[in-house]
Amino acid sequence: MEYGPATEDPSAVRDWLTARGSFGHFIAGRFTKPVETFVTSDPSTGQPLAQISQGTARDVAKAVRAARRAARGWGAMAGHDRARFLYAIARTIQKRERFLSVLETLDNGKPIRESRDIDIPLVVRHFYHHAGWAEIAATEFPGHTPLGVVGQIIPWNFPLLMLAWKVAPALAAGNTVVLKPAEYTSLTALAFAEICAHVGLPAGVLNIVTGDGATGAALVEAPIHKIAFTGSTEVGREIARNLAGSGKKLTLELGGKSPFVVMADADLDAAVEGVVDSIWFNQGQVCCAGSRILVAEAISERFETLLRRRMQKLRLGSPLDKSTDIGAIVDPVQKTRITGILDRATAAGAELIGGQAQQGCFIAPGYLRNIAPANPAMREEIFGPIATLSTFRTVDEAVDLANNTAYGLAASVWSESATVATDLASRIKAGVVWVNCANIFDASAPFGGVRDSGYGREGGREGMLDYLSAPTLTGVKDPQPA
Ligand code: TXE
Repeated sequence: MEYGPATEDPSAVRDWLTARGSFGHFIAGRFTKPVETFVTSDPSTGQPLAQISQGTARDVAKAVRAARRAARGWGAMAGHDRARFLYAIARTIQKRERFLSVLETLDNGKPIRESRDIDIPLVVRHFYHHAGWAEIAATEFPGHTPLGVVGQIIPWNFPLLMLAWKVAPALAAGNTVVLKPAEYTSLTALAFAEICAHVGLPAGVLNIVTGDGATGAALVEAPIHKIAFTGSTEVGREIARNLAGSGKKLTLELGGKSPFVVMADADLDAAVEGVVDSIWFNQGQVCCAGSRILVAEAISERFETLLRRRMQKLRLGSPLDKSTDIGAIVDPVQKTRITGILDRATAAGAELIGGQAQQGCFIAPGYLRNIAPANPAMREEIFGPIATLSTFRTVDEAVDLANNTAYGLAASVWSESATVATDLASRIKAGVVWVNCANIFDASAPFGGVRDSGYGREGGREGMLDYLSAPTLTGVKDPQPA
């Protein structure tokens, strides 16, 4: 099958989309004929990009049947043969890095610098890394077996990267997949399907059914062996309730309200740059964004001056412009959600610095100061480019504030003392704590949360184990003497 053009010219990418017009689902190695469709648009301009199919329960059932048919052959294949497909996928994505970056930016609104330099290279790395796991899985996990058919539901903030985090380990472990991308951002998943067909991945090993929450709910109900979900805490809870007693395995990566703790001895310039990488990355639409900045009172004034100065230098604009730092929010619905939380936060007494809503899907970077612990913006995930800024006096107070959340996905601590930083890190309840850095990911490092941020890990050894069944023990009685 043909796959995307070798270009980073946005008009060529738009031509490619126009030529496709509307996309069906990818089931059993081919695209279905679109029946009921909805429009996906470029959030930075509001311009329609393509028609996407709205998946029904029947489409999901068809995809699950294809995945079940393919499961035996794929699961029984030697690990090094599965690895060859994963290497080929990685190489082909690499060949189309520029095209996929533009496509991601058009569909999602994220700055091209981020999709080109962060998202897509991490996608490639994820497939290479898991090709390695496919090669050694049989010796590393003796007696383990694939789960069978895995349903995967992903969000829109890192569309192709979230696909890679889920698809690569699932395939490496010998499972087959039915994946549902988020309704705002299905395009790179569909381009990925073309890549899988191009490299000759056996039909039914990867199936993609597009659509909204109802399509996701149908996948949860389908006869599959595991659901891997990344998205909102509310939907994650609903899925967990629906699966209770079903025997299906479930991993959840939900939201966060991650603390970003700046101690009095921190390198303040570096910490300010850390904030840029943390809450002003991807318009703040990041599950592990350092959305609660906690600063030692002794240095808080200096820190805030530096922070404000840096914030004013951030360039908001067209996501396709290579100098843009802040692109578009993914969809008007999300923008309204963000401004709604900001309105409630300021009504409750917080002061908003920057953070103004602009025309279209844009919101300027900002932060909330003078904010009480009970303010809704201290507890709810804003999922936009707005942090909260508060101060602490002692280490114990910093720890209490950091842990004063129902979530536990990530944290970032800043100090020039290794003792202070590691002591603080060990007392914060989170799946990952970064020291003097933020938002660092690697395919070999397991990522996931505790408490309301979910359970299960993605990446590395732990991530592989979440896609395998543990060996069943066969008890053999001592032979009795005759
Ligand atoms: O999430 P949803 P939304 C948080 C963030 C954001 C908020 C709402 O705070 O502002 O959630 O975003 C599918 N059964 N995160 O409404 O609805 C849906 O189609 C099965 C944090 O977009 O959870 C999409 O594919 N699936 C998060 C996916 O779930 C269902 C990233 C996520 O959408 C479903 C995204 C259902 N009943 C949002 N309903 C993170 N952890 O990074 C929806 N879906």
